[in-house]
Amino acid sequence: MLRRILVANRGEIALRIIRACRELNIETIAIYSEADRDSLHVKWADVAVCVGPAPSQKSYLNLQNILAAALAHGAEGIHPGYGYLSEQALFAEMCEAHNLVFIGPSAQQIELLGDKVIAKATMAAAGVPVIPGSSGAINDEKTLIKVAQDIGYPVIIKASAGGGGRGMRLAHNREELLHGYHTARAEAAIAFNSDAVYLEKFIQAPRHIEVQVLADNFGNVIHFGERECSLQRRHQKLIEECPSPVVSDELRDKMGSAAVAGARAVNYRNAGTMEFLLDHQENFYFMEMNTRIQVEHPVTEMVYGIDLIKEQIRLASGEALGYEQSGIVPYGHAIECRINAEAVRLNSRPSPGLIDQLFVPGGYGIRWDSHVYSGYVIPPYYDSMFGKLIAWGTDREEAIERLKRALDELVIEGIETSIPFHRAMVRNPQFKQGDFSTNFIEEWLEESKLWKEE
Ligand code: MV4
Repeated sequence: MLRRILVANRGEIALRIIRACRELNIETIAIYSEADRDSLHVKWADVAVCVGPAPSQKSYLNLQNILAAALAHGAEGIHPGYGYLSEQALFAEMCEAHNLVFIGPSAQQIELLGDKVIAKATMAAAGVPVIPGSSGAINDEKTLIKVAQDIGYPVIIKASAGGGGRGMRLAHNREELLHGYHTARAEAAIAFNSDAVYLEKFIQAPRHIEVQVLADNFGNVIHFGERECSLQRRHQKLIEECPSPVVSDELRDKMGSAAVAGARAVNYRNAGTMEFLLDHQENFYFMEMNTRIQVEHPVTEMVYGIDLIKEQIRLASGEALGYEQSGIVPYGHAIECRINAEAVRLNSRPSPGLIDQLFVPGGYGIRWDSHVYSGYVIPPYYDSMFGKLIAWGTDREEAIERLKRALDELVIEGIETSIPFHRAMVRNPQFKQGDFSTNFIEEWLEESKLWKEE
């Protein structure tokens, strides 16, 4: 087992990783920026190293300084968390070159799956259903128009180096297609250093469902069912749950088997997530594979009774998976609310600053993953998410009632937060029925009048 791990992240996920390490009796090295001196992850780690000034580029994304901190303080492994360096193949490669265990897949796998065109072709070859579209990147208008005609409008243009909703263009006809094609390429060239784009049939009002997988270094792969992630706004998830209210046991088996087959096809190792779109006919299609632990991993942990971060560390240490697929059994239902420092009434404008009062809910089935405390100042430089409230219940109804109760107990004063949005959502009839697609939040915010009070 790894004896000393550098945690290359900040905020709640840095604490989450430190907590897992403490339970495994692994020593931790925290890194922090000048803006994060008073953060809990700095206090909790055995050693803390300042790696640069406030802007992420100079601190949490500073490969050289982070690597130097790991080597200087005797780290054996590095946990990248999510965001930051978690999906940078170059960083994983640098770790490998210095005999540091990168807690995640190999640099090669990160690179392959980061190229959406290659990832899609690889998954299709492995028998994983993919969205109808171009067979690779599109390099000329003639092919573009031909593929669009073959699959039928509306179509969507995506950047091969994009992902997570960045660099997409919707087209309903030939004119929009040509325009979108050129603007998407120009934009992708600047944003991702690659102008490769591909074309897909646009799936109307789909659900976003992802499957958690774990793989050891010996070719064993298992899945932990799905998470429902359709409740997003501007590609930021706000509420996630496990299981999805619309996935039957039969569909779970099918999607899980597809995810496992896809992971096997790339010799995947460690934790990963296969993102799928689900249409109204229960067809599911592979979209991309995330090669990191995800923000919403706790809902899977609560339902499957497994600590995914500990598993990541065990697997990276070279241990074999300790169970077979038949031993992975879900129980109950979990829902997570991402609590952001933002003013919903001002179109979700960031609201950093001093938290001068904090009361955290508790009780049976409630989990709070956060790094904040009364008197903590949320710095303006980073992501606005500062806490995750997770409720577990024996079924979805109980999870919702418990979440409602916990949201009512949660008090945060001094800054504006997304809590009013969540309190309204858990009372929404459509949410309660589980009847929503990726369009739901945008439609609902329009009519809810949660914002526009100005
Ligand atoms: C799509 C789609 C419809 N059809 N692809 C957005 C995130 C990125 N991973 C891909 N995305 C989408 N791809 C086809 N062929 C709709 C979306 C999409 C979406 C997906 C998941 C969750 C929220 C979304 C919001 C808008 C669009």
